[in-house]
Amino acid sequence: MHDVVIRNGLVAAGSGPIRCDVAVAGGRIVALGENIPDGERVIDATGLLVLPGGVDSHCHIEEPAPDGSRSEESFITASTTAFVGGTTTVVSFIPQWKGHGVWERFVDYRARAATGMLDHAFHQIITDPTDAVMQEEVPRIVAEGVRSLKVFLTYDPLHLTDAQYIRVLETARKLGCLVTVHCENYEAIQWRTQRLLAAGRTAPQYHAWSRPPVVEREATQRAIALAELVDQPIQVFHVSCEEAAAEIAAAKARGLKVWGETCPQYVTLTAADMARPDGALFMCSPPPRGGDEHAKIWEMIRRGTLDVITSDHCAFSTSAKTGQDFSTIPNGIPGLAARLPLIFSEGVSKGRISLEQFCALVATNPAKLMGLYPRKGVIAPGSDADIVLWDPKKQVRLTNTMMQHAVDNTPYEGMEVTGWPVATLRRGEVVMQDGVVLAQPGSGQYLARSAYDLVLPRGVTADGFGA
Ligand code: DUC
Ligand code: ZN
Ligand code: ZN
Repeated sequence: MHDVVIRNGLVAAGSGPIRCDVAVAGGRIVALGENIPDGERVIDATGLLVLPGGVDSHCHIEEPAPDGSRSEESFITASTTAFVGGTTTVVSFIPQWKGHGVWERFVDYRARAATGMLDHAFHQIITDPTDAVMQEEVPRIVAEGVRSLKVFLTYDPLHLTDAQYIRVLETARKLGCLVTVHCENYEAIQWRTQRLLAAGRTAPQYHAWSRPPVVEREATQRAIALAELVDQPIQVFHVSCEEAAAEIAAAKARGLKVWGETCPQYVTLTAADMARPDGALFMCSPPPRGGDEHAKIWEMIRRGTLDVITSDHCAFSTSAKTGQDFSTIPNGIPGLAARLPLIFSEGVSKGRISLEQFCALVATNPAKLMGLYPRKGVIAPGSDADIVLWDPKKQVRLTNTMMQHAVDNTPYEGMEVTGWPVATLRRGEVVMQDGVVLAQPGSGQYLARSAYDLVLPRGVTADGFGA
């Protein structure tokens, strides 16, 4: 007897939408077909889409800082807001503090994540690639299932020099990890920021002035060039503008293993939002650009230059974002719950992308790039039964309360969307029904990742060196 049978829905299976039943047993999808016998629980999905649970491979959750503080979303509140928005799996970030190692942080962070309800994997941030870290500790955490290293080319005190970045690329190549990169030029932003502050231009809107597209384009070009030098696959995070996306397109055209990510904020928010009285609530990096950039980003999504859409969820309360000059306001916005509704509405409901493209962008491709596929990101026999029942017609006006996250603001307040998750199943368990989260804290599983082909080096460098 099956645990759950979902009937009468339009199922977004790997090969495209089909009308069929979905049978679940032991937390996995066991069959797609017609007239599957009743299970212990039968869910009627008439009028609904049956979609793979969202995989959000870029979320900042409960990241501890050296001073003992940590980002405001806990793994429990992150799980709640994720399930509300139809996301069932996240990849979040283990910090490294300069002057410290990574093993202790991995152990601590793994215990924190175990308190939540989401299935979860980790990126390891590298800010200080010393011999001990790269030769001893990173191999240890890779053996524990961490298969992606995250680096920043900007931010004090996170950014790496080119030499340090090359070292991370080289280590990742040896260990079989993906390298994910925040691409903005640190020195250029410093220069612009000092000029703006000296001129008394301190308001949130000057955040965008301090880091224009050329700053992102230059760092993206450099990140790709050095990855090509080392022959190491990379993913460029949160692409905000066509200029940076064009660098990725050129790299792909040359056959390099370079993937691009964008986020809902880059197709829904603009730099003008930061000029509002509550402008700080729209501040993230890279910043939202001019309104005409949205169509260009959609085009880069359609062409396959940008492979995944994540939230870059990084939640701060209004008080934490108020009262400072733009250079000290923490960067980041919450988006775990809003990601799928915004992309479905702006993408599928408005005819910019198909339902298959939507599922690929928010679930299948992030799962593939993170080495979680086919366990996650697809509705297919053998995969985990992470499923969202989606009402494609429901119109919703987004409010902060609806997001059910830990903070008192959402940059998407008041936006209208068409399409909304009605229920979320994680490994076959209904963890959200009509906005009510039902999962028990501590029920999320750690996803240890093993070596995966997608991030194997190509085995060629421009001149054969080291290949
Ligand atoms: N940008 C980042 O790089 N990280 C967190 C939030 C943000 O806006
Ligand atoms: Zn970033
Ligand atoms: Zn981020």
